[in-house]
Amino acid sequence: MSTLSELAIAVEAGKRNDAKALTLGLLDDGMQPLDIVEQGLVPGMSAIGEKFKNNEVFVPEMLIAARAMKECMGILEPLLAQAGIKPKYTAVIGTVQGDLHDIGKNLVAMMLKGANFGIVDLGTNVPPEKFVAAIKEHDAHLVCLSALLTTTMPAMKSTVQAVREAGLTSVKIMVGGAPVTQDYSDEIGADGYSPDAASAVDLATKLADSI
Ligand code: B1M
Repeated sequence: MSTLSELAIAVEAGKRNDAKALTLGLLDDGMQPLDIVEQGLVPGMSAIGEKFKNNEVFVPEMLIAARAMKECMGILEPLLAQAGIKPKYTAVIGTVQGDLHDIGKNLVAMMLKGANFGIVDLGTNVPPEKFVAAIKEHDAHLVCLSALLTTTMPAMKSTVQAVREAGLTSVKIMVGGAPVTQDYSDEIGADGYSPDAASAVDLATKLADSI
């Protein structure tokens, strides 16, 4: 019989075939898909996220764990959709205009997905108006802006301004990326900054819960 803790361990270790077999086993045992996500997959991703935050593992281990989670979600998502179950919160994410770096942004997106956020990933080099349009279209709770260049940090500021000017008062804006700091986040009027992908999940949850 498969167990949720075995599944969490398989995801954390990035053992995708084991994770998929355990997911199927749990479904066969009659477990609800949402319980498998919340009590098996999410704890596995949280565990690897904590280790990443503490520099105990690095980007490749995170990517391998995220791939295992993604493949399990491929099995579960159709069942969740059939049952009408949607993620509680939706986040729009992208790298700001002029910036093509996406490795960190993708990690943040994967971790948020792992925490059961609905993710609308706009990719890189995203102009402010595209963020605004996506927030409106998806009725997003959060918008997540990433920048890796000092020269694209002003685009982060323009995006915050565009979101505020569009009157999207209930959406929370979080920022991150290597050159970004808490001081910069405060200066441009974002709602929060986080230094890495694991803390981004904590911040996103806190911000979304505060809406
Ligand atoms: Co570029 N690059 N790059 N680069 N690149 C840097 C960032 C740089 C520091 C290298 C250097 O000079 N030492 C430098 C920036 C200097 C500066 O502005 N201070 C630089 C430069 C100058 C450039 C070009 C201008 C080079 C050139 O063409 N002359 C050019 C710019 C292109 C453009 O964007 N318009 C360029 C291009 C590229 C590549 C395309 C070759 C490639 C990007 C590939 C890709 O992303 N698909 C690339 C890479 C790989 C890097 C380095 C080597 C690695 C960046 C990375 O992925 N880190 C980088 C030097 C370095 O860091 N050693 C460098 C790993 C990633 C996991 O970390 O993105 O910081 P990071 O994400 C972290 C956190 O920051 C945080 O969580 C992540 C996980 O913990 N985080 C968030 C990120 N976003 C977040 C959002 C959040 C919260 C947390 O909330 C919303």
